Amino acid sequence: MTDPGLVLHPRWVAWALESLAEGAVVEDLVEALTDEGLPEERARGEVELLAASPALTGVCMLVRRIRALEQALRLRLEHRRARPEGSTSLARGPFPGVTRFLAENWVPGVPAVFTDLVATPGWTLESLAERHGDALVEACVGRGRSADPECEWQSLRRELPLRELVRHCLSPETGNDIYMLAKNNATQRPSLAALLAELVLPPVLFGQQVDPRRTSLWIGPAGTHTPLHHDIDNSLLCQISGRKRVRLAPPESVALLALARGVYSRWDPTSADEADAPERLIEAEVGPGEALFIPAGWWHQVDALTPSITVTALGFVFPNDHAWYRPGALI
Ligand SMILES: O=C(O)CCC(=O)C(=O)O
Repeated sequence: MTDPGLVLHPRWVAWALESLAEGAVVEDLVEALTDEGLPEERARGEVELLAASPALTGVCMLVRRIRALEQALRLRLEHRRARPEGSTSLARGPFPGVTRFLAENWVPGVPAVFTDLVATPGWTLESLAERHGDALVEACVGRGRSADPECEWQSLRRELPLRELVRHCLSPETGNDIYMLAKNNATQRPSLAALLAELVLPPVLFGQQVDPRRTSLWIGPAGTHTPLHHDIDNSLLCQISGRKRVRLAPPESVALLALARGVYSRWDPTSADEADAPERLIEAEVGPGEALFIPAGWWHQVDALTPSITVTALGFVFPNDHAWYRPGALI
């Protein structure tokens, strides 16, 4: 780009077209290009050429369409924030029955904590070790040393007896190093079939039979961390033992969509300065016997405050398949 004898690099052309379409003025771009080492006269010539080009007309049309869609999302966000719970907390209380759940949560996509929905099958980490300690399970190990444990989960898979996993979970050392995740497919292991047979999910939501392919078991120590991401199905996060903190933001958060990387977010709310936060997050804590309904598309980050057993369930009796929903794959 700095060699005055060559045409502008395509990356700078794309940057200039996008900036112009988003409202930057020629002078700003000329200044930026001269700062990069392009002689001013040359920079002005290039920018004026682009400002008059039909390519810019096309880019402007797309930017206007994106802005129109963003306005629709912002309107939805404003309506959401006007709800009685406001924008910083979730409704929490007894399950209101299926009809109200459908009207107030499922259809409008509104998360809530239900305090009486899950019958914990009496599982504690100690009782799991005592009764099923020999069962071979899989967990991701060495997450703390990985730069991106969610992406690298395949290479972190280890088989170990459940007793050993529980020992790690109950040791005084906390952290994100070892975690049995949904991806470890514990519910489909013959070694845990007897344990899973004890699990009862609310039949009004999941029918009489728990579907192991749509149900996941998460077991880890205090300090496990699942980074900000969204699911493509509605989910019920059932806390069986221990406590977790969940931080959430709605799917129509335009600022978060811009930071999407697949189903994950490039924004890490834990390390970021609050003043620079692109979005306010709603915070909820779940304890034993409580269940958090997380509608598809809602961004959520999950941190274990204590050693924890969680079951997540997607196999609702209502249609629940939004596999097409992957906005982060489009960016
Ligand atoms: O409990 C966790 O660590 C993560 C659960 C979760 O994010 C999910 O099921 O989508």
